[in-house]
Amino acid sequence: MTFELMASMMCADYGSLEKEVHDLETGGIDSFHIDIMDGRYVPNFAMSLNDMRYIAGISKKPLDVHLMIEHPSNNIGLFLSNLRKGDTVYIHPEAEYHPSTTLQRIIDAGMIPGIAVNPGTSVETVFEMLRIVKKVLVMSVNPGNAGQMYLPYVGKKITKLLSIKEDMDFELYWDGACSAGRIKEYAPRGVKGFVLGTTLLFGKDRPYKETLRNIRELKF
Ligand code: S6P
Ligand code: MG
Repeated sequence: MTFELMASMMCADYGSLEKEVHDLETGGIDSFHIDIMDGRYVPNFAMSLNDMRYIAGISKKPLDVHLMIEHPSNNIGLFLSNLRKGDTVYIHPEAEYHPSTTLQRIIDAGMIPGIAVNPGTSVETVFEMLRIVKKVLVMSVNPGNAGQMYLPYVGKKITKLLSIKEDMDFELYWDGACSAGRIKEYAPRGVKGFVLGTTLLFGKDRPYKETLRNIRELKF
């Protein structure tokens, strides 16, 4: 079974970021998930433009940029001009007056457009945008922090999104409290990729390579 694994870089060790990127790459990570926060849309500051630019400069792996910022249209150009074709940019539709205009800017810049869907946001609210985006990042925790508890009520929404993803031509990705058990349950059902943070990958006494190999060898 093929599925993608993304490393949540806000959970990495910033004292040795270059080594972290290298170890994740040689361990077989598919892409780097970059959580950009502004302290307004979410009550936290995690990564910012320079962190993203640094990782883009030392790795050829795709970036998966999750913008948790108010009105991304105000400064999305800064991010787009530092990304490469094929990188993904997710916006939160609630953070924008005209999210479809912002998504079009992402498309025009040659990046893959995505929306991030908060636990409290319904499919109905974002339905029309599903026609524009290629990726939907389902948040199974509230946005803002790593290391939170999984919110089980998102399961019903994931089922709903899985049932329409082919017709509407998008892929589904998981962000928040991702465990091996969740991958075992949701990869066979069609979730295409999983963001790995403190639940499974970071802060453990185990090399990334070993953790990633164990995930790839899961029996379904
Ligand atoms: C949360 C952020 C996520 C987390 C990731 C952490 O606002 O979007 O990408 O960094 O989910 O994973 P974990 O396993 O610590 O919850
Ligand atoms: Mg994220």
